Amino acid sequence: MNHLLLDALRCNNRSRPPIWLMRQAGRCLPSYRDVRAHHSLEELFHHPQLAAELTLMPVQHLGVDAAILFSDILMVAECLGFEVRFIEGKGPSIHPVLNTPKDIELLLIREVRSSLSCVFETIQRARQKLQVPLIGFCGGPFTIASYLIEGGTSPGKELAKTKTWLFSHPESFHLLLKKITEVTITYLQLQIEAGAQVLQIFDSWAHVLSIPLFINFSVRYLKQILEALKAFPVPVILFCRGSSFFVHELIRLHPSAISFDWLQEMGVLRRTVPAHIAVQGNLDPHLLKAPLHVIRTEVSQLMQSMKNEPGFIVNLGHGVLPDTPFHHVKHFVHSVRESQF
Ligand code: 1CP
Repeated sequence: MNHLLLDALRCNNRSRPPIWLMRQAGRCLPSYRDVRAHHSLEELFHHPQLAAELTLMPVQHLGVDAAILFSDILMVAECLGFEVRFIEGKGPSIHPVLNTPKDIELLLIREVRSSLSCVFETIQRARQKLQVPLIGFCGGPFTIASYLIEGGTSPGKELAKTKTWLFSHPESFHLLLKKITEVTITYLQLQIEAGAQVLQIFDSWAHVLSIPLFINFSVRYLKQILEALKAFPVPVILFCRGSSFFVHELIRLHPSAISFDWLQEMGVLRRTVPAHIAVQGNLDPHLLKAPLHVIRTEVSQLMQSMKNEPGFIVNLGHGVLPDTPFHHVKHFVHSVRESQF
């Protein structure tokens, strides 16, 4: 059993740092594209046997030190009565569309265990075959709320409808966040029960908020999730776009680890974050499209700056980009595994 990730999350790793990549289970893998040629995304997310195979693929083909559940942050919307579809070349499409505060009042919470039983079965199946830890995950409540309000990816990625709602009807926005937080807590607890050994929260759209708005509309709910999970012996990694900007707010949440974007050097971030919180990241995803020797040099600089760090996890600052050549991703993982630490 490979314990590198769990050791690093306890800030107790005496060996080389573990490596895994956000969005490793898909996109860049040729074997994933073969499966996708025969199945829609909705089909895969609801098919535990195939989803478990896709969860294992990056471990088999890339040699990463952790697996991440093959699912999507938007699956949780099904527990609030939404239908989520993934349109080829366009992204997620969520129905019904929310238009007035009344629509939020009417949202009913469904039983999570039965609504998302496919996810829990995927976790159980994947665990039976894995020799590395399995990461379960969810979206941050603010990020999920923004997808529900926008009905999918926001046009121009500005979250115009979300922000207008937040300013015009803050009470209603908080009610939506409260409902999402309630289902998310149950969802994560059931992921742990099914066998998830680590959890990561993706607050992918947090960077559009000012610090006061981030505290009020994101941190407040992340805190509730983290507190509810304290009773379980499972480490939680907090990712948000804008993490280097929000670093002090994130530290105050006391997650097991903070996943950083590429805007600040990892060494500087390590000195800012208290030693008992691990740090994850933080190379620019575009680096993986550069020539192999450039990737190797950047990896070696990062590793040098984090030498003998017991709480460090190598990752990108955000997900692998869809058109990244597979052999570059492989070279990245190889460079980390082979580097002197
Ligand atoms: O590779 C993996 O890690 C597989 C599991 C996984 C994860 C962790 C998928 C499958 N989605 C996610 C998380 C996710 N989904 C996030 C948070 C991480 C991030 O910021 O990238 C977000 C924002 C989504 C929403 C989503 N899912 C979008 C919209 C993105 C946007 O710009 O608004 C899209 C297009 C998807 C589809 C999707 N989800 C997963 C896959 C393999 C796919 C197919 C297309 C793709 O690879 O993006």
